[in-house]
Amino acid sequence: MSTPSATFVKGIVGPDDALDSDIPQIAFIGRSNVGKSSLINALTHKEGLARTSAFPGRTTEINLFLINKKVYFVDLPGYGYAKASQKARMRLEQLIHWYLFESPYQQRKVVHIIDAYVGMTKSDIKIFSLLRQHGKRIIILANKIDKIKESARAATLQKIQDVVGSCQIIPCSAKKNIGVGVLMNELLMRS
Ligand SMILES: Nc1nc2c(ncn2[C@@H]2O[C@H](COP(=O)(O)OP(=O)(O)OP(=O)(O)O)[C@@H](O)[C@H]2O)c(=O)[nH]1
Ligand SMILES: [Mg+2]
Repeated sequence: MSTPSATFVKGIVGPDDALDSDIPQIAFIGRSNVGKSSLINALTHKEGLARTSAFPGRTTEINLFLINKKVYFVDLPGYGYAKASQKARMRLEQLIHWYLFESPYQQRKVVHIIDAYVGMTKSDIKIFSLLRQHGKRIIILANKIDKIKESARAATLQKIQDVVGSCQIIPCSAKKNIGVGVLMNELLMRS
């Protein structure tokens, strides 16, 4: 696939005109440090477009990226970072909840990113259930698959599938560029 155009629009922490437009929104949600921002960089072939960090809690606003001038990638802060202060954690979780479940904004798709190496945690299951209850169109992205040896990948994915039922799972490595093209096709071509 040709390199998509991708620009950072703005970081928001509440209602914003940018989201009132007709441009469809695709949200990226997941635990802190799972690789949401790395994935956006891999999808757009732009190292450094979304800021990443080895330390959890890097993304603290809702960051909007305009892709091919026709769709927003919405990079959300991570949830479940145990070492953050309770106040900081609550603030981020409220922001995520507001955007996904309380605001007037609709998402064309929600990419729920799971750390394949860790599997689905309690906080992942909680968010996944809420996404389902709210009727979101979910794609489960099992990231960091490079950390699992090939012979163990099928069993790892099956464990996630057991939790998410019929929901589509895409195995991926933002770091090693595995599954990234598959996801991009899914997001831009078939939606
Ligand atoms: N091995 C491996 N590491 C990855 C992969 N994707 C991301 N990482 C690493 O995971 C760490 C976190 O990446 P980020 O993209 O900043 O994660 P995030 O989910 O945006 O984190 P927050 O913004 O803090 O919620 C970085 O050190 C990345 O290099 C992957 O596919 N494989
Ligand atoms: Mg991030």
